[in-house]
Amino acid sequence: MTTLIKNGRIITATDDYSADILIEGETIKAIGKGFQVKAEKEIDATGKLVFPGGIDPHVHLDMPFMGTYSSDNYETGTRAALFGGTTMVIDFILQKQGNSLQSALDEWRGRSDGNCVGDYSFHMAVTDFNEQTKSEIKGLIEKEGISSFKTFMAYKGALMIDDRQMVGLMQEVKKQGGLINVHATNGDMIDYLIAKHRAEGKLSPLYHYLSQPEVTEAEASGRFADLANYTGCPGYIVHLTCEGALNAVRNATRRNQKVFVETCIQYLILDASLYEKEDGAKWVMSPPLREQKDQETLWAGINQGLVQVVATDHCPFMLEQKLMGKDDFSKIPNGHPAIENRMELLYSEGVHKGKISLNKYVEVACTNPAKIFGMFPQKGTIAAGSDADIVIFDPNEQHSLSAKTHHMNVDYSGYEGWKITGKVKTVLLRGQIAIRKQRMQNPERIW
Ligand code: DUC
Ligand code: ZN
Ligand code: ZN
Repeated sequence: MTTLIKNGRIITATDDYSADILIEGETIKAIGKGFQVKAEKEIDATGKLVFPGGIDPHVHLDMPFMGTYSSDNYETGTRAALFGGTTMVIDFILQKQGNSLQSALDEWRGRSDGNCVGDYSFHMAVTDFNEQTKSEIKGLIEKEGISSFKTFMAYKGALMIDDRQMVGLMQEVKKQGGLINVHATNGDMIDYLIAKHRAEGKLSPLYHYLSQPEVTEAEASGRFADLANYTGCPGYIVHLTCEGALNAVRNATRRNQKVFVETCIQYLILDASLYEKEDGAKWVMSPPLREQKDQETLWAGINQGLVQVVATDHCPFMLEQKLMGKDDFSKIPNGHPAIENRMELLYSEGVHKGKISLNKYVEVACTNPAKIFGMFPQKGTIAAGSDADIVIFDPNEQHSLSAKTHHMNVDYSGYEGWKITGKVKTVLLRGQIAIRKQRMQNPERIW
């Protein structure tokens, strides 16, 4: 199958030019002008932007968590991602404390394999580091292609590991050539504050926010950077939300250390005032939303190159699931739905409002995730030889976000009624049209 995308304005992390893209099979064959070929399919991209497929390296699909499962399964989640211009996601496998990493991998594959309509991969969350798990790291990297290991410094008693385990894991991951990523908040301090608020009868969603103050994230981010520096292990902080945490990373760079930083779209554009609303549970996620000054820090951090990735931490729960915590904030399943909204919101709030450039947009939403997680240049850019994962985007179309029209399997939107500029029109996944004019055209199961 050959496809020709004509007259689009191609944007990569470094370039901005008009040309035609010739696709053969799953890959980009050539980019240029005036091709003398009769392609089987032609797409006119006049007046449109042409981006590489988005990569969201932080999603939780069909995940057992806080006594329930996230409401998007692998099919609905990857389909919604495609509608929003994200062609690849990286999901998290959670080891059960006391069990092997392999058993967790088998369990997650049982839910995911054969069910995704977009490309996907995994991070492995190590929640119990011991001699057995240590012996599994090499095989996961070499045989399973999983080289990114997640750690939780919070969720005490369920997912959290202590510093002893963290250092041991970092040393092993460094030895085997992997990367450690981290949910960096101080679990002991959060645990104390949650218990204190509950004992005082402070049970509304606002106390979710007040149980995770900025210092819990700043302290843990600095500690993580220190341990990574000591062990020499490459580190990646997921969902960084605030000024204090980014300054901890900034300090680490002063000793010539590189720590990769991801933020998520919601931390750039939503703030903690939402927790005072009656339906504040909708925005209960960890870390919580922060303040205006933190949003400014994060936008600046992107432009300073301190924040390399904008992801989602997509972890949707239906309103009924959120109601599990109607009398107690600590029982509200933590998570925010955004897998479908990330690319359009980042364009509208970032590029359209003049906060980031078009190149930066592609860099943080597509290229850097591919580079950091070992997929570049096969993914994350538009170049001859790369996978033909392509988004054709109308930069001028205005539309509204709503649970009535989104494709995520969740019955509310964190952005209900938001009017935004810029819309995903056509999405190609490895050369095949997956989405066209917001209508699914025979989404193929590709795994
Ligand atoms: N935070 C969330 O809000 N949900 C899933 C896991 C996490 O760390
Ligand atoms: Zn997390
Ligand atoms: Zn997460």
